[in-house]
Amino acid sequence: MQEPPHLRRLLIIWIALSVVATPLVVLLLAPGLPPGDASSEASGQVVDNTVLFGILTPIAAAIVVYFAYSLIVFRQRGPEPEEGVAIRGDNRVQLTWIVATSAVVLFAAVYGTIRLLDNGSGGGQGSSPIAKPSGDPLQVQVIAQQWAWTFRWPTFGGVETARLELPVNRDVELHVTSLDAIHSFWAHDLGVKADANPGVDNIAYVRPTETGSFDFRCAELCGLWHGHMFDTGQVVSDAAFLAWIRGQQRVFAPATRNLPKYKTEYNPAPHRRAG
Ligand SMILES: [Cu+2]
Repeated sequence: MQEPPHLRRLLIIWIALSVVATPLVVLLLAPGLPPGDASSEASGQVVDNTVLFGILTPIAAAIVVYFAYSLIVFRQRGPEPEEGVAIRGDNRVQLTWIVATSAVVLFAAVYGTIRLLDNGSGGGQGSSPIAKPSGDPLQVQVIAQQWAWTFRWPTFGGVETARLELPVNRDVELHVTSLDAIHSFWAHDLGVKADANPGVDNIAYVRPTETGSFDFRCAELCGLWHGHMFDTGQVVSDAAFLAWIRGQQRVFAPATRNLPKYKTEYNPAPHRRAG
């Protein structure tokens, strides 16, 4: 009995499914996924995820089509068949596989590198970041400790605040550090995530593009009340931000006088205890 043209059938079903599914995923599903568009880093992550979804949808479709086709067409009917002939060394299959996988991986590597170099994409880059936005960003030190966040503002007299407010449409340079255990600063709405390690100045960039509130939390299990390390910050207009930070400078002036001098990292308690 003549075998039907399985490969051609598979190709036709796969192409048809990909042509329908890929635009649906890229245009409808991917743009609505987190983290949204509250900062240029968050929007950038949505764009990157959309690009990856565009590549992944035909690959996923190929797996689903082949799986379904095998279940239906190659199902065992009747008595147990003999073992099939081993297929090795088919040049066309090998070449297709190598070219297709190399193209996808190389594209992802080049695209990812270009996107990362733009602004760090919201990730912590350590003390000497290579991916910086241009211009003069606003510096904010994010200080983690068990179990609270505080924020220090070197360009506003080194005041330390319990709340986080950021001006809209301005690049912000976050200096994330810790006074004790290992924490992680995760402002998911803004697409920012950076480890907060004692003795480390971990720099991450963010540019909020919408006014409104955003949530942030600790993303590294840091002890008993780890779950308590969450709060809500605000993105406000430039004028509102200046009014707020100047108010904080006045309110916290007595405390600021007694704070250690602003540094990019502090000598945490375990370090001191260890001598
Ligand atoms: Cu923590």
